[in-house]
Amino acid sequence: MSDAAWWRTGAVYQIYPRSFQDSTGNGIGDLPGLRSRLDWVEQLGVSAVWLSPVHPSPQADFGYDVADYCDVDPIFGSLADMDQLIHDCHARGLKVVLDGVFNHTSDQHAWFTASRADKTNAKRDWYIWRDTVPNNWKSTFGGTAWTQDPATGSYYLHSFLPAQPDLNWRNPDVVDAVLDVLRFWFERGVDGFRLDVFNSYLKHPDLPSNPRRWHPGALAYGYVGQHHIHDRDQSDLPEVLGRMRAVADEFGAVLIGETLDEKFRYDRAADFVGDDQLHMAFHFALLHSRWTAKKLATAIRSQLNALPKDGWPTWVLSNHDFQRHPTRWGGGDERAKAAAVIALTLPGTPFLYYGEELGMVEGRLKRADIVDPPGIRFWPVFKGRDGARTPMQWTSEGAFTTGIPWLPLNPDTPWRHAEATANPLSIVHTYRALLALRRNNEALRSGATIWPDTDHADVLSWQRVVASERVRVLVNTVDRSVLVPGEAGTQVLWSTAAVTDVREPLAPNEGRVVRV
Ligand code: TEU
Repeated sequence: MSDAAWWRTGAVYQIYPRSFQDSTGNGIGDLPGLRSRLDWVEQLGVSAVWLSPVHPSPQADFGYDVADYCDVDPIFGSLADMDQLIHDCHARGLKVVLDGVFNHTSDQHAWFTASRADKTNAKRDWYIWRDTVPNNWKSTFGGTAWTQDPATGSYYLHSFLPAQPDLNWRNPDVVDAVLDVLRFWFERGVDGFRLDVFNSYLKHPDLPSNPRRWHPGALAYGYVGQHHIHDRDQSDLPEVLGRMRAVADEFGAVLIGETLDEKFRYDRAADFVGDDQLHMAFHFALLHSRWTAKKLATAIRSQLNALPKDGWPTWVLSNHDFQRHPTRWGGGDERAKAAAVIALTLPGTPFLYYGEELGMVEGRLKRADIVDPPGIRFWPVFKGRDGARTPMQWTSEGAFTTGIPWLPLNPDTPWRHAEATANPLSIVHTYRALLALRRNNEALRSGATIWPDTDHADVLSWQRVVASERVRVLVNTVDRSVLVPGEAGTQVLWSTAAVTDVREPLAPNEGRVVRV
């Protein structure tokens, strides 16, 4: 397998650095801490780590408000720590993907400080200013997307918090500046970027109001009460992505896009992948699916069908923005393992979220623990994203920090932690085994997909096929055992229920991979 294709054959492990490992005792994870935990990541068998943002930031949106793209926030360490991390990852055969938050900056970024100062400065047009509110656009985090700035009395656009002003991607200098940021990190050895809400970069040049859309939640949360045809997904976006791709290609780096889409369909993400756009884009239909064989199959197929020929699928069960899947889907550890079988055996690249290999559940936080801005604003209707960001559970006592963690540890830490892996049925074994299987099994890595492979109402099944081998995957989505008609196979390659006889019915919530 050529190195250039690591992003197709391997899996990516998302780390939320604040919550992975603290080395200073201040209760916040950092880069030296993260580095000290690379054994765990390497032993899991992933090919890359993706770090949520670590750049200097006032942390209004926990790093998704960047004040300097080319440095590291002191709470996480230094640029030298980042160089060391890149070096250590590479020495272990791990690639490093950073989070590129380029739709907006922090209001503390030097670009914005200059831009807001007066109407005639050179950076004025780097952001989107109007003397009066020009349209009905809403912020994703609630309220209007326009805030008046006292310095000049004009309004600036922010798709997220007022502390996250949107860059003006229609200004060629902004595009050049972002391309320079990409080069800065690629030259330091970074292997790729995850691009935060890339489909919002460009807005309609005339900033027209979005058409209204009826939605029951629109009164409380205006964002869902509009068709977002003018504030994102503009038809000239592919040109901009093409320029980013050209820079990535110079360095053999990879670009993975995240779309903003409140409809939870995400098909549009597929429009922006291909040889001259992004390598991959998240398609969150699987994450947002209900746990039934029918709904899951529909979600999976919606991505496979939407992708162009030169596209490549991505599979995400959990990330830092949504409730962790064992809580969302229920069904305990057995279902968490079955979900892993789905993400790790479909054609495409799995993106794992730290702690999912332990079956970490959503943290149940009290009102007083909530720090995520939308959680504070919309509690208790929306409790925010902190529950998905609780500290990694390393030992029975946590071992994330010697101090007070910035978010409380989950109460199940005494029995759910990285040292409690002796039991062969523990979740991490399914992750390790399937990741190893992918590495060594050509059918799983690159095989064509035959889908579906059963019409059983409770079971998902597909085959992965190359000339030399055929592998069948079966996922029982229900809490009772099921006998599925069709080829039983000749050998069980992995069973989440430790079944070894191919003729055995599927155990409740079992995921099974067999050679046929
Ligand atoms: O998320 C974009 C996005 O779609 C979320 O804002 C989503 O609407 C929300 O989490 C639903 O609860 C990206 C980042 O992943 C997120 O962490 C940032 O807060 C956001 O962009 C702004 O940078």
